Amino acid sequence: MKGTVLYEVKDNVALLTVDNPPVNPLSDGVRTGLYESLTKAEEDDSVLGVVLTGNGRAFIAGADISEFGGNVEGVSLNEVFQKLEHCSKPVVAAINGIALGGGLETALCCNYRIADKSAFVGLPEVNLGLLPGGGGTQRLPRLAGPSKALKMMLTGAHVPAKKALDMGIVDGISEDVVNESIEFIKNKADSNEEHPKVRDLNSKMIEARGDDKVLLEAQAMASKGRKGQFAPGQIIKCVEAAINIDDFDEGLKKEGEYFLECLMHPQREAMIHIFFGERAASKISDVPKETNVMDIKKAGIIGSGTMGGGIAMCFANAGIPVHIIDQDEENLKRGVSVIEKNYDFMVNKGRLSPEQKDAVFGLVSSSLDYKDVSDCDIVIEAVYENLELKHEIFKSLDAHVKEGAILASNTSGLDIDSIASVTNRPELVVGTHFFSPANIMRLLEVVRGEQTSDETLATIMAIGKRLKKAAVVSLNAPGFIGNRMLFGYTAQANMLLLEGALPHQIDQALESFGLNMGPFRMMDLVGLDLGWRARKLSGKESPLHAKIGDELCEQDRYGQKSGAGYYNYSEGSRAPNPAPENEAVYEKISSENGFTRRDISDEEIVERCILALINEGADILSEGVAQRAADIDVVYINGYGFPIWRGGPMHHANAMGLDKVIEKLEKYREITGNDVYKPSEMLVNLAKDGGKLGEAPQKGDRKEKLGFEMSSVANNF
Ligand code: 3H9
Repeated sequence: MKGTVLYEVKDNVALLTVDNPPVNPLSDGVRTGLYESLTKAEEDDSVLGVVLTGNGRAFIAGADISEFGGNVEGVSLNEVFQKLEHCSKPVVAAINGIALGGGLETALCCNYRIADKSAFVGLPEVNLGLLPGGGGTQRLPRLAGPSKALKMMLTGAHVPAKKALDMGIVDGISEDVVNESIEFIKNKADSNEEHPKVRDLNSKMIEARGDDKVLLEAQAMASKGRKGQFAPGQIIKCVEAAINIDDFDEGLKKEGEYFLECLMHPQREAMIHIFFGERAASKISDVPKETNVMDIKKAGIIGSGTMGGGIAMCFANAGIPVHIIDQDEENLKRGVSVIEKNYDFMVNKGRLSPEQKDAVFGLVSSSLDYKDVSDCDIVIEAVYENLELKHEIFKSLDAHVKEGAILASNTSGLDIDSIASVTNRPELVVGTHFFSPANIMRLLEVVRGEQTSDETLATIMAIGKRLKKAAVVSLNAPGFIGNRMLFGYTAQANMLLLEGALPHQIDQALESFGLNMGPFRMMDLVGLDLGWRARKLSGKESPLHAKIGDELCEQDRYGQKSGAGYYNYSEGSRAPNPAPENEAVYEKISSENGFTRRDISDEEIVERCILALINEGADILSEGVAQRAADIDVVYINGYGFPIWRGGPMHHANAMGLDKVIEKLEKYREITGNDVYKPSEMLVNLAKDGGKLGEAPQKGDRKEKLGFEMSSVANNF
């Protein structure tokens, strides 16, 4: 059994300490331990009360997520919670640290809750496609009121101790939470007071009855922030039951039914796959766990544009001083003022206090001189994609920055080995591909060069965690992971346009599938002209899929930046409006290239674009460019707007069944004659044995596929 509960009696108080490192989830051993310890405390006449706490940095991080979907052994959580809530001795939860999901639900079954001042609480089950199924949907609204409880459950937010006190979730805050809790429960046991149970607190439920406003607001919030997800609606139904059903146990029963529906839903499996996938991605199979991690005390950024500024904010937000260098004073001033404006915006929105802004913005410094980054432990170059320019910068950095410091490039597609080759420290050179806006997007693609050392990689993965990024390692291969897949996907979207579908139809079909933004809206956002100019410079004939984009550029339709692209845009607005004038262009280019435009179903649109992603992903995996299928899913969800509730393209393929994937690929290969749909060898081999996309077979490095001249994916639109 996993985990245990330590039992000791101190001063006539039973102290129960959950011990299941590192974050004390409620695994079978913990549940059994809690049940047995509570029984022991009840049977010991010398025990006056019970204090429940956790070992280490967590109180309890929730139910054991790895148990979902399998057979649950030992005492059930419900049995533990019943025992706790009806314990014959008063119980206080001494919330020493993280109390999430089932962890907060455990505390809500206690008579009292005292939190350490650094602790935080939350019900983040929604992020796993679940709802708080241990009574959280019934008890939290009774303490915090249905509106605040719904907000907490629908966002999954972590609430710090002070705010939890204001919301009525905890009764007090302490700097010595265990000892004070022992004193506290002794006094309570001595008094004649009745020990409160959250289940009996009905006033906030009765108050909310007959008024739909709270539930309607919650529905609006869910449909805006959690489009396509199943669990939010279930959470709202649970709270509706809490409000309207007098009998608490009946409400619990409803919660149990709705929880089971979430548990059985494919979204639950997909979202838990991503929870573990993000954690697995930070582990590099051939880098030993004990590899030294360098201490990063100061960071440098080269380039004060959108990317450089966003990356600087990531460091400052993590409390790491950061110095920005630009060669142009005006650019630098503008870049730093954009950073300040971003922080001011956060202050205006109430996300940051003015003092916090001063503290965090105070960590950002800037100058024009490379000497000023000489004492940095890491310097990240974030200038535009030009290999010669990057060579110059890395030569300078190598000369100026102290020995042993990491030199990283934010390139989205240039050859890291070539960049490393101009330095005398190739083992300290690595790619750190942030996504725009870097201070918001979670993905960090870490590009491993031929000579990048284990220590450099381990340090970058640790920094990724400090910056709260989902860091994924890619080999140094063209397009890395994400942009290589995006290339195949947008090419197919363009082929569909050439064959007869219209941009808004393609976008709508893929947005209904769950993507944040359809491919044509995205291409308009990035700009069609970059690829067009690159193709013109190359002197080669454009590939079929680029021909319509090229023609639009010839008409000065570059996308949002020129107010017109695949869509039209009103001045100052990013909202796409139909562009019927483009239809003549589509007709002309289609017919010039031998296509008779036809009606194309939404189903074909979605299948062809998503299959292109899957097939390319399987190649990336078979070449060892990504370590595992889940890494590709983490990249696509956090960097490219793939819906988390589908678990990423690789999980989606596994869920469809690989034999089905192959059948569909073959079908579209026949319809289109396009080899993009020739099933990847890896898919074919796995499907033969009923296998699934999982680990990469070997560490590989194939550079010829797209060629490193593909400096940026934008060049391919
Ligand atoms: C629930 O409670 C349902 C109930 O309502 C009712 C049911 C009836 N279980 O993230 P880290 C592992 S649903 C199992 O790197 P951090 C994690 O995989 C649950 N394992 O640390 C990792 O393992 P490894 C609701 C868990 O400091 C290690 O612990 N609760 C669990 O960056 C360290 O994790 C949640 O959703 C778990 N519950 O962040 C909270 N939690 O070392 C989920 C963690 O092998 N957890 N592990 O890779 C988190 O959000 C973060 O882990 C936490 C710590 C904030 C706690």
